[in-house]
Amino acid sequence: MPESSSSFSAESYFATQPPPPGLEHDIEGVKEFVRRQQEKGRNIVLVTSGGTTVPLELNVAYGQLRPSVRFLDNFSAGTRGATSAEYFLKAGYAVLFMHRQFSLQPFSRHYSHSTNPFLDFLEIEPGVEERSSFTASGAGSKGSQICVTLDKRETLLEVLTVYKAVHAAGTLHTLTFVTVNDYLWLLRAVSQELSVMKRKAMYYLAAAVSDFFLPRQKMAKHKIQSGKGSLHIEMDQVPKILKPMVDNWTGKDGFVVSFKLETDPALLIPKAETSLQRYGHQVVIGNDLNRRKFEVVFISWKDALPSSSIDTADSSSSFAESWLRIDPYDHNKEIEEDIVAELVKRHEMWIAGGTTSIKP
Ligand code: 9Z3
Repeated sequence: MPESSSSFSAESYFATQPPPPGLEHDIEGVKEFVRRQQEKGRNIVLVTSGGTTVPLELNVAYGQLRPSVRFLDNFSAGTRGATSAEYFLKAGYAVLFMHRQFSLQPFSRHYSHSTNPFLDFLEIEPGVEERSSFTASGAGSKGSQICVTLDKRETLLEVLTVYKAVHAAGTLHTLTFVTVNDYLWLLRAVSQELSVMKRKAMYYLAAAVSDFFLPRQKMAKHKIQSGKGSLHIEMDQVPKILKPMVDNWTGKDGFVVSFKLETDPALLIPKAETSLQRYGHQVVIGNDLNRRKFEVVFISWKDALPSSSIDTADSSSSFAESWLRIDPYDHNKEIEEDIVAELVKRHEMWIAGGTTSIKP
């Protein structure tokens, strides 16, 4: 049972909130993926990506829970997660990509409908027999060919080549969630499966997870009706799942990287340090909403790193602070490339027996 009306422990959360319908099936797929990667001796990274929704009302129809009419959402498009997943694959990792349905995915992200509408990259070449009588309305009917615009060909070929190679190697496995409830259940179950990898597993928690939710027991059974003036909803706090994740689900061996997002720059470092202190994992990556594409800060345990890679001068602190910055105007560079390179280095130290996380 909930400890109070607005606070759930992880345990009470899972005891009172129902699992998503496809969970068992999803986990069968994960089991099989982990087994195959273990055979090949690969490291595995779980990448979470995109935002979580919080439904405000239930919609049970034909015995099934269907999307509700209203929900809270957040801004995340899943750029960080999808981009990082590509760099992890490039670094030889197998990737479990757990993302919000319809958010960006590795490879296809380059051709998202809003930034790079893929139809604009294609041209129609009329078939031989119709070349003389080609019209826009008749195109595509007889023997027409589709080709890629000349100036986009090289980039597309590069993306497509890696995409096909990843598929052939079977190193990418995708899972989807929509609500914060789906996310929590899936995260717990996937982490438990991945724990068999011991230190060879990394957990890269880039999804933007809601801090508040509406327990099933408090949700309106149908669409909330208007007509009674303003709407008042009291939400409960989402349980802090990093603690059980680090201590129990991952078997204490995984290399866990969480993200801390703030809009007030003064809070970024203290909040990231508090998170590391509280949950005892390996790295918190702090990012300011408005600077996240070109600047992040790594907060970790000082005793886990060579002093050359630490930016902080405060010798009394047990935290190490190191900043990663790229040129904000260089559109050919993605900060995730450097984030992943740094994490791969640290994960190697961890696998080799590093002491990254001995805390209170
Ligand atoms: C992040 O901070 C991610 O880097 C972003 C990526 C969500 C900012 P985009 O999808 O954005 O590339 O546009 N993710 C974690 C945010 C979060 O929910 N963290 C929790 C917190 O801050 C803790 S795990 O309390």
